[in-house]
Amino acid sequence: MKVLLLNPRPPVWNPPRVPLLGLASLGAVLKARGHEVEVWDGAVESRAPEWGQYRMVGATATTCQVKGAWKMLASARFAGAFTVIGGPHPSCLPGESLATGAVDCVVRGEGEETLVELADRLGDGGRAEGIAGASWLEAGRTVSGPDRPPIRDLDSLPLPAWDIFPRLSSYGNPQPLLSRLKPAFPIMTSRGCPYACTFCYKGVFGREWRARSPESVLREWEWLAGPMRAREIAVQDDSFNVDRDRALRICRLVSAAGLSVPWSTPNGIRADIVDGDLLEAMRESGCVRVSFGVECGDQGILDRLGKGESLAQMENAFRLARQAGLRTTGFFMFGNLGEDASTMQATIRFAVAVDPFYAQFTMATPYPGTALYDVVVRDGELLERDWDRYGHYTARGFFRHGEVNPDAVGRAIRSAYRRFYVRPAAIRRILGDRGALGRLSDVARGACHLLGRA
Ligand code: B12
Repeated sequence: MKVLLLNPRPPVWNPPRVPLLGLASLGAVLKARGHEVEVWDGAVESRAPEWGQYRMVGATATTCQVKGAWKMLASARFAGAFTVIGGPHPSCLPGESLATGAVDCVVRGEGEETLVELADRLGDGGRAEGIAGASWLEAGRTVSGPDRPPIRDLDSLPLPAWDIFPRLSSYGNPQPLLSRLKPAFPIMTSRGCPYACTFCYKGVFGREWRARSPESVLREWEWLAGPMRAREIAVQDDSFNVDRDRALRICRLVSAAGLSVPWSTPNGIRADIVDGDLLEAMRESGCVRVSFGVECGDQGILDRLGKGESLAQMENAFRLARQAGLRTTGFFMFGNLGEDASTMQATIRFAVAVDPFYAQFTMATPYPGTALYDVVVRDGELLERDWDRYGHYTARGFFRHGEVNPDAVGRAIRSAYRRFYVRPAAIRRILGDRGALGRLSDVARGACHLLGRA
């Protein structure tokens, strides 16, 4: 069967242009079953697909992409394709997508096994009804098959099908402000995360942490570094170093194999599990940049977020990473439950004190399916209901709850950027970083584009 996988263009703002591992993984399992698969990626394509040639069209969707996905799937369905949607947002709210009339089937959570079963059934003239992990409409009502158990043996998954992306050379680095190295391929060495951060959506991979063997990770790494000619590898696990010894073994295997491709952890690793030996081993195996999700500079709020980390552990992690020669990124968030002006000031002070090479300040966004969303809807006031706007870059907070004031949240972010970057140390760092000005001008262009559309 001929299948098209879609990454709808995100509205309003411009995230880094990266090839999606989710689509590459789905494409790989479909191809392994003999299906023909193509990708259309709104991040790099300008012309709409020719729907007529595909029997099945599947779109991925985060919250800010879901309306775009419905629009595209409506066209595909009109042209006769069977339409499917998956990814974080529809996994949480399958009925919402089905109610649009654009979607024949929602695949909830981890998609490889469900999509293959669906494609095989459709190929045999069957239907989606009854498939575990799927939801569909019956007489106008959403009906869901049972949840599909997580894939335990991740080593059994085929290598991502990067060959189905027609414009691989059009993608950039996942951290465009920090590196222009490309092609930069994402890799996931584990799925799931055992922690319970209130702002994080866990409905795709769940809280059970499942790891690939270091040997399987090495095989993919060698393939990326070799035939795929990766100039950077981005490890984007939710919790790369939950098992510290496994992470160390991956680094040692990569080093021993002599693979000198720079790599990074743009999604962040646990600050409470790092130590000098692990960070040194990361550096030796080619790691150049490491990120930590600090979120907040107030320990009370941090505890409420459920991260299970202390400010002292964060400070220590930044210090050790710097000592190991790694460039650090800190992610900071404003406007979580319980926050007021003083906790947001504490976050700005903490960011300046730990002084990562790069700091990103964003606002707490209540994505459906998170504990944050549930509390806001139950006890507060959700101010923004247009999913198109659920990227982080808006001028004003998304909700009112307790002391959280949406205007103060927006002001705190702007003030954080000023106070962090308009400092002699930060300016010296940017000026001393070869290529930074060029990358900054790219970003300034992006920001103008964004402000023009916001
Ligand atoms: C890398 C990453 C990015 C990259 C690439 C985006 C991407 N979609 O891959 C970039 C930097 C662009 C990015 C940006 C953003 N991200 Co981000 N990102 C991630 C991260 C860390 C890994 C994504 C990944 O590769 N996963 C591995 C693949 C294998 O999983 P997957 O994509 O989910 O696909 C599986 C299933 O969802 C399903 N599936 C997915 N699509 C489809 C389609 C079909 C047809 C089917 C059948 C199944 C299916 O099957 C796949 C295989 O099992 C995830 C966290 C996570 N654990 O996934 C957050 C995550 C996706 N990001 C998130 C958010 C909030 C954002 C941003 C809004 C802001 C931000 N924080 O930066 C933007 C939105 C950008 C956009 N275009 O929508 C949230 C999404 C929550 C939500 N409800 O929207 C997540 C889940 C983090 C979290 N836990 O809260 N992100």
